Amino acid sequence: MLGSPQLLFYVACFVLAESKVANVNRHEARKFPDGMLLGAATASYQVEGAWDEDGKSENIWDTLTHREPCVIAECHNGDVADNSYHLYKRDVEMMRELGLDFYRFSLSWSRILPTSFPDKINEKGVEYYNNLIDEMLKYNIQPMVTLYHWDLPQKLQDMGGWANPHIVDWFTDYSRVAFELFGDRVKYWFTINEPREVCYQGYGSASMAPLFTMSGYADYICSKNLLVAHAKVYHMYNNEFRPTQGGTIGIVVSMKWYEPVSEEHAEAAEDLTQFEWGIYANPIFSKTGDFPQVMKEKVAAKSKAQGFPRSRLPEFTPEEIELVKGSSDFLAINHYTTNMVYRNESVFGYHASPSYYDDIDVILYTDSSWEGSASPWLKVIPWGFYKLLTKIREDYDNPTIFITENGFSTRQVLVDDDRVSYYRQYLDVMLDAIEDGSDIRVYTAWSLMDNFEWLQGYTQRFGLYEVDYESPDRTRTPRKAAYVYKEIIRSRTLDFHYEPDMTLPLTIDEGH
Ligand code: GBH
Repeated sequence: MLGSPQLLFYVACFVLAESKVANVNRHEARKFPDGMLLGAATASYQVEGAWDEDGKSENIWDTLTHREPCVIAECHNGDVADNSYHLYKRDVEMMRELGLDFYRFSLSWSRILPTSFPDKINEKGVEYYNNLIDEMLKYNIQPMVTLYHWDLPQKLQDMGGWANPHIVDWFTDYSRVAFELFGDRVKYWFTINEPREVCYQGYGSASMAPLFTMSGYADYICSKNLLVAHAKVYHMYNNEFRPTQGGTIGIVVSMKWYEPVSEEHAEAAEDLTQFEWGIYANPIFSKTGDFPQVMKEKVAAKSKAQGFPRSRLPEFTPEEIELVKGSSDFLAINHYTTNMVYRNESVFGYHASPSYYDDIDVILYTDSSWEGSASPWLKVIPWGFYKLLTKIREDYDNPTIFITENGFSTRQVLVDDDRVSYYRQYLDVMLDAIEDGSDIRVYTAWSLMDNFEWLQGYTQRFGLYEVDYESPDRTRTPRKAAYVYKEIIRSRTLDFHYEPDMTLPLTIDEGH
């Protein structure tokens, strides 16, 4: 049977056809759509340093890293970090070397408003951001600005932070100052970076400042307050600033792909998806608004069984549902990786109760066969990115998408072939999704350079440029991925075969 020449012929045809499909993507250079913007990102606490200079007050990362230095890998902190507060000209030079269309960075609230409130504006802090923005614009690099990337003023944390509903006013007041100061030149705004990491990791799982462990309560309260705060700022921009400044504004949501181990676990994967990022996407991007139905039902049922008088998931008022619905010009996504999901009897009693994961009743893991990075959580699964983009197109009526972060970690190394391979594979499937009809306008590499990787300190490196933390001037050196990304931007083409000559310096091209 196996020897049958006819069968062999069919097998051969099949193999040829399959390899042709794969080859189209792997071996032919692919063009990016016209108008697509390509850039790179960082965040204030991760790069600025100058933690107590020129009138800046303390934020929750200053407090955490000083009070409990060794909860951070190798007891690192962001006191100096990449020293970008003093080295912003070199940062812009790197953007020019790469030929970036834009640079996404965040503002330090406590640097601009040392009291946390707009009663006193710190001119020196404002001057730093003015210098950075003006230097970028001189070379036609668009600033994309995140208002909040995790460095809450400590005083606001002492008053409860995102668990205090007054955060809505505090965040709105701060954001108004930022629009007034920088909105004449900044046309792309992001309100909050990764609500899940702020709320679940900060208030639930003790993996981000302020390291709280009130999962199933404080994380949910934070989510509600954060969504209302975001929406208030969106409408304020819309009403008070957009008419004269003409920019665009939205929220940044971290989204993993959750793959069921088999078809019978599809519901578990969908439930998890709704808890993990539907909690932020559904209120803003769905037609109905509000928290996802499945989440409301599950938390209410668990709460009741546990003896609570009401659901641990707070409710939105009808007015709040309307306020939040549609409050983003685009969906900005940070995507890195994929998890496997299942639900069977072993889940019961698996998670502490009450808690966020106990409410979901699923178990997740990464497959041991998956290619890894320097971060245990980050596995290379480009097909997950493709499935995620497809789901978003289908579930939310093809929203405009900005990819605001995507990237890979290594240790200290200049020839970072793993990173190059990661970027190529993820860009490749992003182009597939665009061909399928996804409206993706922006792609952002995380990160421009190595930086303070939160609890991992400087042990996990995400930079296109390597930073030497031993040198007083924090010398930045382009990695192979920087050469490759530069060529992608220059040619507006993804070419798996391009090999840079790393003996040549990465220099600024004419017109940059
Ligand atoms: C982004 O978050 C952040 O916006 C950025 O500041 C950061 O530098 C970048 O990622 C790289 O990490 O260790 O198993 O508890 C991405 C989403 C979610 C990724 C939490 C790391 C930790 C998982 N992050 N995750 S674990």
